[in-house]
Amino acid sequence: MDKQQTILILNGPNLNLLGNRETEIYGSQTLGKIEAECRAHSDKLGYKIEFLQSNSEGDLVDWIQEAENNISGLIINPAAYTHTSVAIMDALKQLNCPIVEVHLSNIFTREPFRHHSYVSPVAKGVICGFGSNSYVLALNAIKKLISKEGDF
Ligand code: CA2
Repeated sequence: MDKQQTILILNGPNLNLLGNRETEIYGSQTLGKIEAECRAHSDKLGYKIEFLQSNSEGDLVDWIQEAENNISGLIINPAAYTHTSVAIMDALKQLNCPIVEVHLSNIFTREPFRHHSYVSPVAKGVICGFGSNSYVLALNAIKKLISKEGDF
């Protein structure tokens, strides 16, 4: 991986099911379609992406550990692990690149247990509620963070 150019996009449990169930909450795009959208947009921005999904917390922790020093930015939709995983939070703390947390749905308009995130305190920012466009917005944000454009 080329440190200057790679953005890692991680996706947590059940996001592989997108597109055929709970479309009123998560939209009708499959994860494959979201990946294609991210690839097209990152090409325009001039970055490579690595796009991964797992239902296992350990896989996500391993990928975060392996990414250290190899990526310029991380976008993560930890899915249900957002609300439970101290392990993912601890792994993310070790990264020295910008982290953006994304969610398809607006977690703050949903059940109270979704209002707390273990990931938000270690992320530069959170984008939620825009469906698959949350990922595109996150790519724009991370480009600015990597190139240190803007005031944030
Ligand atoms: O809105 C998001 O992106 C979430 O991270 C999605 C998670 C949820 O636990 C978070 O609170 C918010 C759930 C992803 C499960 O996706 C499914 C898709 C289709 C059918 C069943 C689950």
